[in-house]
Amino acid sequence: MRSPKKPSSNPERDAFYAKIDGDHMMPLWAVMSDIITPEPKSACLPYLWQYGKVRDFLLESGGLITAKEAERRVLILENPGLRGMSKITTSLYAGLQLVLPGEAAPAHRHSQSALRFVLEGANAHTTVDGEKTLMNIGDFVITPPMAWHDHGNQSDEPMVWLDGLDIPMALFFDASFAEPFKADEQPVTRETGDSLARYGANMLPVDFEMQRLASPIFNYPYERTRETLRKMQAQEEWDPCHGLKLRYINPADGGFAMPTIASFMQLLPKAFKTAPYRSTDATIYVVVEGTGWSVIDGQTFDWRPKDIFVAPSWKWIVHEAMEEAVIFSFSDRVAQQKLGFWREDRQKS
Ligand code: GTQ
Repeated sequence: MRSPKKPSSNPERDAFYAKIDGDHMMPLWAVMSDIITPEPKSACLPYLWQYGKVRDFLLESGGLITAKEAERRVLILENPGLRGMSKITTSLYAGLQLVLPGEAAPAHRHSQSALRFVLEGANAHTTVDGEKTLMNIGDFVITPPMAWHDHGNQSDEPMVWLDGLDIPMALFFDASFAEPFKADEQPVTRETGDSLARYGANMLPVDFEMQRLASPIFNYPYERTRETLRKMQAQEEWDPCHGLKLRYINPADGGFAMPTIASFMQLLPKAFKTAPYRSTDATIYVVVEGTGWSVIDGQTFDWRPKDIFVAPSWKWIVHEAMEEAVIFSFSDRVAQQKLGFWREDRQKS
């Protein structure tokens, strides 16, 4: 591809630039090749957080501050190329949240969408819009925009999950709103499991109308996802780039579960090596089962269960599973698709 060249400067041009500068104007030709690039150019870097290491820090933070005082006791995973910005990719935020036995993270709501992917613990809960759901390892739980939510842990083990939010997108659009609920916990008005029963059985209430952009299901239990992968695995329809890859959907319209964040679960059989793949949606991966490695932009990252790694936009990625592996991932793909930006590329073999 032709690489556009910047017109050179000369004293006459520089004097002109200085003259218009005072009126807050800039010549496009001096910056055009930086802002309209032939391919994505990102400060985001590939990186992997070993769960065994970050878990120690997270538990240590449990002795420093309560969930109530912190509002959310979370250690943000900051992309090494984007430090100080609370970003794991250019458009997404991720953090590890700890809720200790007996604790509650007070109810609030905000315009940002959130997903939780459970890494450790059993039967802690989150309440979303009046329904309490119990969270277990591998469950994918969502909080739609402006839905009241509070978290609690009435089990006797610490609960840890990965939070994924579209915080950088809300900031980009200057569209952030947030408010606390009047009490620490919101009232529970529906039975646990109500939304999964209503919307997760390939049926919809007869006069169902979409009331919001997110899925009406807010906990996608791992048990069900895993069983689906197990059944499909028998057919051995491996995609060269993805193994067997599913996306989490809104059952009411077949779209992604959340308006801004796309989420996926994939299975790689033992010894499977994927063909090189790249796409414009920088992606956060969470290993659920198995061990292996991924090569991202030429760098190798060994992974094991609960490790979290990130692949930037448009960098080649290859996964290789040493043992059968199950990997959760999320990205801004749904937002990019709606806006007409999304692209993917498979290396021809
Ligand atoms: O659990 O509501 O990691 O509001 C960041 C902001 C979690 C939450 C985060 C939040 C939450």
